[in-house]
Amino acid sequence: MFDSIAGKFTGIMRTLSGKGKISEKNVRDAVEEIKEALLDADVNLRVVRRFVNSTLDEALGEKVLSSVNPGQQFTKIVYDKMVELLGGAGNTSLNLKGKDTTSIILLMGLQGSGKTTAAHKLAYKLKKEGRKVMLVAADLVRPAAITQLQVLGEKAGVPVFTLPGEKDPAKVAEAAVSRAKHDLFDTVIIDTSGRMHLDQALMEEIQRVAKVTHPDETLFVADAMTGQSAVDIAKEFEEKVGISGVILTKFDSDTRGGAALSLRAVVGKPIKFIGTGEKMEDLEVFHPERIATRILGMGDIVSLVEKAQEQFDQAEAERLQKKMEKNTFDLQDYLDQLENLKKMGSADKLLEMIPGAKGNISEEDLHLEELEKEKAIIRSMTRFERSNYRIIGPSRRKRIAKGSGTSVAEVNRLLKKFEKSRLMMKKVMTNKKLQAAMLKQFGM
Ligand SMILES: Nc1nc2c(ncn2[C@@H]2O[C@H](COP(=O)(O)OP(=O)(O)O)[C@@H](O)[C@H]2O)c(=O)[nH]1
Ligand SMILES: [Mg+2]
Repeated sequence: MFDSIAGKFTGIMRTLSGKGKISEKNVRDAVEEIKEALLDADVNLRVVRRFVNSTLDEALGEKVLSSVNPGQQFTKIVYDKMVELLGGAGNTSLNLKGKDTTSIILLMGLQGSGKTTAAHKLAYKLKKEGRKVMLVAADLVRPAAITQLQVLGEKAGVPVFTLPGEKDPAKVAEAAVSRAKHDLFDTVIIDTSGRMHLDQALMEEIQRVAKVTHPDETLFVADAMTGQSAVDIAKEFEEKVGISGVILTKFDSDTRGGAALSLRAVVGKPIKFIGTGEKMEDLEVFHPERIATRILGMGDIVSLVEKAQEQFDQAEAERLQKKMEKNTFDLQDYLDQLENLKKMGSADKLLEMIPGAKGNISEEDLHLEELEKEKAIIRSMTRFERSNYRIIGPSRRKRIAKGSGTSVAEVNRLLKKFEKSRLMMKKVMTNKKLQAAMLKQFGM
């Protein structure tokens, strides 16, 4: 999703960010291009207008045109607007009660939107977070719906409540909730039936289920592939039943992104999760900032950082943390870090995630070769040298250069860089952008 719009935005942003000075006309042209890109992505017309007007207002303010770096200022404005459009920074988590009582989550949406799939993904996720979850099969319309949920529930290791023979979904839901309370389940996820199209019977059915279960979360499941119509349907559900949030499924599909970009603004309810595939694990918390970054071609630095974090095993991370705190981070640790970088995947993938890198930086620019050299240099050091870099004087440097097939100048450069890294680590130890900054320091 978003490939096409991201391509366009990246182009627009790049044109402006290179300029030392920008004129009012430059801003107007850029905003016009943004408008076209949004419309092409099937974003709701009113949403586009609002976005464009407020961007223009702010960008034409004196602040931008006369600022030191107008291109960057402009990018920042567009970024902020985009984050706002997608739901704003901050909390998109579920409003569930504590584990000493039972919280109810009701899923609803049209047929095929991904409710049943989302139900078991959510069950799996909440179970992993330590909740005791029960799934409820309240889709009694489609013949195979109950078995489908049972199969998925088993995969997720979550029990599925059914009431064989019962034809009324509200009765099933009601019975499920009292069973859940009795058996001390803290979370109940109710999967309901959909219809091919919006219809009155469906709305009434959902209303009745909601009435007897008092859900803490009423999540509307929207199929991203249906674009604008997902927005209209969400609106209808909001009016008739009331929704607390949206799960946007099939985010992995090749759609233009109009639904994602319009839902929040039109319906006024946050997108809480996105479905990114058919598997149980393919449910992610929706982060407006990250999506905005991706669309604007700023690269998803947060994802990069998280990916880096995943690659460390926890123990290793803690060990390094301690070392940095005590400032005993040594060349051996640096070498370990360099090796870790490799585990993070292909350079190509990394480039995609570094702000502005795509198209601007080649793999060569990543200094992969240099990193290889650095590894060779450290490997030519003795253990003692690796943990006591200060003792590496001229003759040791000569030996190390020879041993690693590099030059003394290159050894010098590495040591200098390492010393700088240590200094910086000390400074950023308390900063949460630590990982990102470190990566940068390490030649990324
Ligand atoms: N690629 C992809 N497919 C999905 C996603 N969510 C659901 N699906 C597929 O969409 C189809 C309909 O899903 P289902 O949960 O049965 O929809 P329901 O009728 O609303 O319960 C199934 O084939 C799912 O595998 C998603 O996030 N990504
Ligand atoms: Mg279903």
